[in-house]
Amino acid sequence: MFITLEGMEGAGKSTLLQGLHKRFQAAGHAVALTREPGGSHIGGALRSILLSPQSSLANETELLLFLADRAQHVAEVIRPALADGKVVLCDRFADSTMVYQGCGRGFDPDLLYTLNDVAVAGLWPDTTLILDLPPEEGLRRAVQRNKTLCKTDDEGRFEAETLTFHTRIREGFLTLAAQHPHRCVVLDAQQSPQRLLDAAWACVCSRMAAKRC
Ligand code: T5A
Repeated sequence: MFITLEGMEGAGKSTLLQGLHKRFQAAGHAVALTREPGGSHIGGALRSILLSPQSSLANETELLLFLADRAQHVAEVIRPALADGKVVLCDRFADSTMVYQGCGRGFDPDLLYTLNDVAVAGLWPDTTLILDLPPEEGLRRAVQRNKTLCKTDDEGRFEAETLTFHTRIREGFLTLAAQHPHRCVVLDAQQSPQRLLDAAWACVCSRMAAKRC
């Protein structure tokens, strides 16, 4: 089963992913935990370029680097893990491109879908959990977390975008969820980490049960 987590900066994706990982392991599943950008061998270098505030990237360059990162990630990590029977938990995937490069940068959604489909080579998630919260709160959490981990200098390029940009991102994810109701589930990311984990776990368990039927 291929599960992706999406949402704006600071929504709590990484925190939730760790919790889901433990629950899947406790339930006896082999799990591959991964993320974008940066999930493959060459992905670390691409991640540094994409997230560094020092990178001055043309929008086209940014788009193509995210897609290159994804193509390699699918081929090298995700597809082999699924072939081994693992549950794949991925922090961001193709929907981030639809929303950030689409609603954020203004690329045409049909073009993005076509390019994404090349990058994923037909492999789309079974379930996507979209963590929703007001952009002010997400940014507050992300900026605080970056300060604590001293990440501001090397990974703060998107956090530095305007509130208007992040408001478009939130709306973009909600629109995408409405367009793909069979794949996407929106979760309230303002609830406590424990309650969010319980809600996400209930959701993936029911999806897995439905898939087995
Ligand atoms: N991007 C990515 C694109 O533009 N196009 C693409 O195709 C792709 C794949 C990636 C950036 O790249 C862009 C989008 C992004 O801007 P990233 O460094 O991977 O950037 O960062 P994000 O994915 O945005 O994730 P963050 O690490 O910023 O946030 P998370 O993972 O959502 O949040 P998390 O878990 O680190 O939590 C943040 C803080 O909040 C607390 C945590 O303890 C932490 O301090 N927290 C909570 N607080 C209260 N209640 C809760 N429920 C909480 N959950 C966590």
